[in-house]
Amino acid sequence: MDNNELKRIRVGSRKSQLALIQTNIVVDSLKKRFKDLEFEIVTLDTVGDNVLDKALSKIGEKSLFTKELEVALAEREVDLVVHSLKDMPTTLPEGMTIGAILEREDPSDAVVLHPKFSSRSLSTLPEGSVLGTSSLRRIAQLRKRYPRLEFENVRGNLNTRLRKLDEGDHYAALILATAGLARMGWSDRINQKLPDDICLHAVGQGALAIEIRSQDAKIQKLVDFLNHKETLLRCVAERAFMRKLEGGCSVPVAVSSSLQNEMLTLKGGVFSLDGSRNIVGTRTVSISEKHGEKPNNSVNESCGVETNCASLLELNNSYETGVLLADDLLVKGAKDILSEIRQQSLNV
Ligand code: DPM
Repeated sequence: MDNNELKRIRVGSRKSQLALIQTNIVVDSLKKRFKDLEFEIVTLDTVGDNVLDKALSKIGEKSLFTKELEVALAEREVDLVVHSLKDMPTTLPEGMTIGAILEREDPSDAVVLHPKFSSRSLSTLPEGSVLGTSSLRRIAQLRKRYPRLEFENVRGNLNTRLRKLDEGDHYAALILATAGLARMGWSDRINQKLPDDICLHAVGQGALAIEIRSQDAKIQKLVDFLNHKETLLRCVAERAFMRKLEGGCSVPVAVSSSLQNEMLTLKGGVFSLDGSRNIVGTRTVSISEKHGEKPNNSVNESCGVETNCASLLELNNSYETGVLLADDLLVKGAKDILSEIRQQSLNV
């Protein structure tokens, strides 16, 4: 590597406004910390950006928002990529690692109402009102509680969606991630934040992640300071839960988590698409105590996360929390719901 290459770091990003805001958050911290390095943002389109006429769950690929960026990483066209963690599959492609997970924003989902309904809420919208979301996770959880409402796919980036809401007469409200709205500077559009007992959030929601080449010690060292330990351990547990259930963005698997006084609590659920069945459970595990013999941790054991900011014991315990909860739900019948959903998505 010549000197120039050492000084100039290329950062991959999707092109949407939200993706660029997120990438700039990371690049600004890197610039502040490494004043003698130069950073260049390289933008790419992904399948998820290009195919806008289908629900996410029907495109049928797992790495919708990440694949093209990972190819650029593998081919050394970029040195690191900034993603929303929730868009990253729980098994990364060969040779890729999550080098850092940043401090999480509010991971909740939020309701954004059409201006003409701004004094209402989900429970007081007129009968038959249409909620725009293409998340099966959101639909499956909300359908049961709000049987008077209809759900319809809405795709496109956040700007497009808000325009479809405000300028049209079709959608009464959108359900969006609080974190994405906040990063766009649109927190004042949030009419209602959905608590856990109404809507559990997606795995990794609200957290940004940096993907790097596994063997790239130099970049690993560069991004290590960005890690936020609490977020990281919670997200490892959430991702382990998802992976054990083999859920992707096409399956209604949802979570919430907390880490307090070394106790990690993970709540998770699997929901049938029509909202008629849900299997929910909770596990609390001490992250600092040894719980029997564990296999050696590897990159895969942490769902692609490699870091110095938490010990192997802590990472193992977090991972184990997710696996234990997934096993609880499988015993309670989550398997039937999951295989039914896979069958349904094959048929559409
Ligand atoms: C994934 C889902 C959605 C995104 C599915 C889900 C929402 C799709 C939709 C996996 N990725 O949440 O159940 O609403 O039609 C996405 C958003 C963010 C990252 C936007 C959002 C911003 C928040 C964050 C899309 N990915 O969910 O409103 O960084 O966590």
